[in-house]
Amino acid sequence: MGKASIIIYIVIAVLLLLLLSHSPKKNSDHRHRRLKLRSNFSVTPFSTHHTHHEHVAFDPLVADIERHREDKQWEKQYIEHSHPEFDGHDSAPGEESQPEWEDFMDAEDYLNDEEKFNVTSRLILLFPKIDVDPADGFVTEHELTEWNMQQAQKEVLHRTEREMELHDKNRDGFVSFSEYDPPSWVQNGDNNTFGYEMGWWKEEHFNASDLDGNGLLNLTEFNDFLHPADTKNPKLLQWLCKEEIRERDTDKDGKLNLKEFFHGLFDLVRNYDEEGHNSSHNPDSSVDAPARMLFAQLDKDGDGYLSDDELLPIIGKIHPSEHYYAKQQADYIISQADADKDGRLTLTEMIDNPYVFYSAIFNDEEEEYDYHDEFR
Ligand SMILES: *[C@@H]1O[C@H](CO)[C@@H](O)[C@H](O)[C@H]1NC(C)=O
Ligand SMILES: *[C@@H]1O[C@H](CO)[C@@H](O)[C@H](O)[C@H]1NC(C)=O
Ligand SMILES: *[C@@H]1O[C@H](CO)[C@@H](O)[C@H](O)[C@H]1NC(C)=O
Ligand SMILES: *[C@@H]1O[C@H](CO)[C@@H](O)[C@H](O)[C@H]1NC(C)=O
Ligand SMILES: *[C@@H]1O[C@H](CO)[C@@H](O)[C@H](O)[C@H]1NC(C)=O
Ligand SMILES: *[C@@H]1O[C@H](CO)[C@@H](O)[C@H](O)[C@H]1NC(C)=O
Ligand SMILES: [Ca+2]
Ligand SMILES: [Ca+2]
Repeated sequence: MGKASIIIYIVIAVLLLLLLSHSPKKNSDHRHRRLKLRSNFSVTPFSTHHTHHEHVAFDPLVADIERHREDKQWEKQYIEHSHPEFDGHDSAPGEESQPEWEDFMDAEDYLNDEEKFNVTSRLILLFPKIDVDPADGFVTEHELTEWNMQQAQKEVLHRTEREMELHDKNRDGFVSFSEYDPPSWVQNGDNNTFGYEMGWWKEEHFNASDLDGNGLLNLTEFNDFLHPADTKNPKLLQWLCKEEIRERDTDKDGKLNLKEFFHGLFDLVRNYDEEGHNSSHNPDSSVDAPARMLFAQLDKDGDGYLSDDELLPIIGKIHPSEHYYAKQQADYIISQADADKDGRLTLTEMIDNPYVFYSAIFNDEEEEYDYHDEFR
């Protein structure tokens, strides 16, 4: 009864722990899981690489419930923001005396009532809507990415509509530059947050978003203004490149040299490409070979500097778009639910792993909710 047996016990304990922590999801007991809506909502609708990206619910019905709830939170914040005279104690006019939390409870009870919200029949219903390209009984990564994109775009547009309501003071369906006030958290925020530094609120950004140049932003243009990484508007993409340079351009010559590129941007791009994670480089060391190669590729006119035009090919990697997140999410779901490892999902595989699809709202007593970390 010496050290040896103690060590064996420890080894067994460690192995058991490892086994437990890696046990496949589908073997765990569903009955202890509760579906839970996103519990928090933040007023920052801007998607850049600096902000936390919230992923959208897989099931449009869940997305609807979350949206409804978010709208209520938003209204509340809006009232507090635009009428600061009503502090937390007095309720603003038009506001229900009962807080929205009751509705939220109801929604979660609804989701957790198997009679009302039957996850299996939801998946049976949704499957043919996802399996469309082609409809062959398999959901591929591409189909799932497209599906996620559709859900995300609906969500983004909805938030833009809400923002628009806030800014379009004369209610003509357009936002003019003078109507647009940056939210208070930008005005009061410290200057290190991206908003100020990147000139997010400046007129140039506004003008670049104004596709038809009539001085007003309609819903599409305003949506692009808020989500420049997802735009197809070339003027706006150009602006984004210019901002990117402005932010990294330490010697203020309006272009990026190799050093500025390496220390500011290259790591963003490198981390974005999974396969680029290869070189174990020391961030303080001199510019490494992959960075030199990419720089040379991008530097089309070979003058040793990157201009905004030359940054255009990688702007989508600097600012991940909704498509990027949609694909991440699709890959994650497939990796979790693809039992026969053929890279695509059958309806059976989906039904056998329902909580992969509802994990955004899934909550478990002992397991912390950390699903989002996968995507950042
Ligand atoms: C919501 O977010 C705030 C800060 O953003 C945090 O203090 C609070 O604990 C969060 N609430 C929940 C339920 O996660
Ligand atoms: C859920 O739906 C499936 C398929 O529609 C059905 O077989 C099952 O009995 C339903 N479960 C409940 C609890 O209603
Ligand atoms: C941020 O910068 C602006 C203009 O450069 C300045 O007026 C303001 O005081 C600064 N705010 C803080 C919190 O440093
Ligand atoms: C934006 O466009 C307006 C005309 O629509 C012009 O007056 C203004 O100078 C432009 N601002 C910038 C920063 O380009
Ligand atoms: C907004 O204006 C642009 C440019 O004219 C146009 O392409 C787009 O369809 C308009 N969007 C809406 C919602 O009217
Ligand atoms: C990793 O780096 C080595 C040399 O540094 C290279 O030969 C290899 O192709 C790289 N692998 C990938 C996946 O990039
Ligand atoms: Ca298919
Ligand atoms: Ca499969």
